[in-house]
Amino acid sequence: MSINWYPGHMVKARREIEKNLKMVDMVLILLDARAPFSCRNIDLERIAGKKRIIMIFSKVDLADPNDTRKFAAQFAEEGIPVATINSLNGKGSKGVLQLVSDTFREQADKLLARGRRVRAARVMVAGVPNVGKSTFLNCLVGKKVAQTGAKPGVTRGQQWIRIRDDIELMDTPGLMWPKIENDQQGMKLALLNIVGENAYQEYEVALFLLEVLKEKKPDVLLDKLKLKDINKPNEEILYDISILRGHLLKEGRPDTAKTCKLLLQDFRKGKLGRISLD
Ligand SMILES: Nc1nc2c(ncn2[C@@H]2O[C@H](COP(=O)(O)OP(=O)(O)O)[C@@H](O)[C@H]2O)c(=O)[nH]1
Ligand SMILES: [Mg+2]
Repeated sequence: MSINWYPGHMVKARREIEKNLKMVDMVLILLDARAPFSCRNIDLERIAGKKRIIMIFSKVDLADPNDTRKFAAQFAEEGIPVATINSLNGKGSKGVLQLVSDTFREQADKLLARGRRVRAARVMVAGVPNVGKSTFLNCLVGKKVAQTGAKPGVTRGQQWIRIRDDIELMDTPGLMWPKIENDQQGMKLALLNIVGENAYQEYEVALFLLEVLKEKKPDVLLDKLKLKDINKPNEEILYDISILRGHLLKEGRPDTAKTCKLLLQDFRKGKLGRISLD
């Protein structure tokens, strides 16, 4: 199965970002820590042009810590700095702010050398849908200013939120859609709830999740989901989970549709453990 996804507003959102980029010193690109490479949008990095880019691995609480270290090192090899954050409890926010001010220092020094006054660093937050942009903004601001979980809206007048004396955030995050290059990436993005739900079949994505678990975390299948035998096709494993969890239709047949929905929910909430996908 391949994922076909052509959301509307793409051109408009892109123009919006291009316009807003003119006003900032740097862009914080949020990537889901569980699959940062799959969330990456080369288009966004290209239109950011000469602006400094910092990658923020979001939802780090849901990712496998070993993979997170590995992924961050891979970005570092490309010369791209990475900070990680759990925006639900703010863990990592200090590191993020430190990285922003370190990154801006070079520019600030240049301003000083030219005898100009140093102003606060102006920062735009950007990323794909659902990656946690609004939650991240709220976390840094410390109160509810950006709407979370909402549909992408229309940008109103630009506002700057002062985080510290030396850092200002643009209140409207830049929304970009991921380019889906292959089926694997599409599946990961569906699993992470980044791709809209009408673009995929839950059944297919749940089977993909089972394949990931088999490969990376068989203990989740054996211990958490209490499966006895996982050396069988994923369709059969799914069937077994339905029965174990008591998801049955009126006629007594397994309600695999329900099982799929709940498996995806459990993964997204981190109930299956910290699992990375890239
Ligand atoms: N576990 C966890 N969930 C998060 C984190 N950041 C955001 N979320 C959740 O991810 C979902 C999407 O977040 P939102 O900020 O609306 O994403 P946006 O579309 O990029 O603005 C919401 O349900 C958030 O509660 C995080 O650091 N950890
Ligand atoms: Mg949002």
